[in-house]
Amino acid sequence: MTGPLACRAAVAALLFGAPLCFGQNPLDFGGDILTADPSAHVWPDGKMYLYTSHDQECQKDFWMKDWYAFSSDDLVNWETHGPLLTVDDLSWADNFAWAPDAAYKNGKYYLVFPAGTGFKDRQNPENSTKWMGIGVAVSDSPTGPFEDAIGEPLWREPYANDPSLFIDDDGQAYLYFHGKGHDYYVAKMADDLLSVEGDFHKMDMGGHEPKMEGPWVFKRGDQYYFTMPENNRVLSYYMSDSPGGPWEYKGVFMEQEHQSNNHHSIVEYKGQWLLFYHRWLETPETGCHKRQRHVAAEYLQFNEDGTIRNVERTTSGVGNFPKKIMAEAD
Ligand code: FUB
Repeated sequence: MTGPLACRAAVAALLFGAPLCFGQNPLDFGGDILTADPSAHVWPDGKMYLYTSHDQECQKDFWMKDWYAFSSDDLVNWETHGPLLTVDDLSWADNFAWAPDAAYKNGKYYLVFPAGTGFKDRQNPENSTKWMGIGVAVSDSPTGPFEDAIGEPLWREPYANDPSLFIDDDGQAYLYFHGKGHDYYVAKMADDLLSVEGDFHKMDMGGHEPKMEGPWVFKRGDQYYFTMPENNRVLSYYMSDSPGGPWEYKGVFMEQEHQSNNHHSIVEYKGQWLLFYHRWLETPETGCHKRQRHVAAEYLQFNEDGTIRNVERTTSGVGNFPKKIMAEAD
């Protein structure tokens, strides 16, 4: 059930005496907007921002056209911003406005986004013309509007999407992505975040390199974490003491739901670690009777040795934020 529908259900429950549900998953962005691929960041104004892709209702083959942001300071009430950028604003792409990421550096906000063109022929893949690359857009505001800052993708080969930008404590930015023949590569970014510095570097993943997309890197204490939808389904992770690896595989922390993709981000906010992700949920108000994607959130907990505890999907989500977590370890 989508956010507004959940609210209507709550009103009906009040009127007719049915049990009330105060669940916060999926997140209630107001309206009927369908969102996926949340990239979570906390900016200097102290608010949480989610940068998301935007599903068209019943869309064909992930043909997506624009990106949105949602901000909140309690993770329950969200303000909608957008579209921040659309493929119509790009000279080099006209489709596939997929999972974005964002960064704040030198007083500017950056939207790092995948986009592309062409057509994927699933029956006869040799006829496919689909291509995707990664662009960078800049704004003075976290909520845009964003402008394409380089007028072309960062590179044309390899085919790439699902960018994830991690800025280390020393200001060095690293770009991770899902790339044709280039999964588990990292690129150092120039100080202005508008170009790649040097070559792509293939990371040592300790011999475990399953199919992946949607990488995410974060730092907790001295430990770096590389998390991803392994086989595009379960969320799993590696740990390292450097953003370029070598990485040690640590396993799955969220199981798959349906035969469907997941995409996530992890961030600390007001003393709590949080996982944002999307779920494919029944959405009866849409016309195609297929599950649609909706953004959700859960608390993320760590064991004393820094490993991540398994996360279950819940309906309550982070509705009681900021929850007091009594013990970090069993
Ligand atoms: O939203 C389009 C694509 O689906 C994303 O880029 C992938 O990570 C998957 O979530």
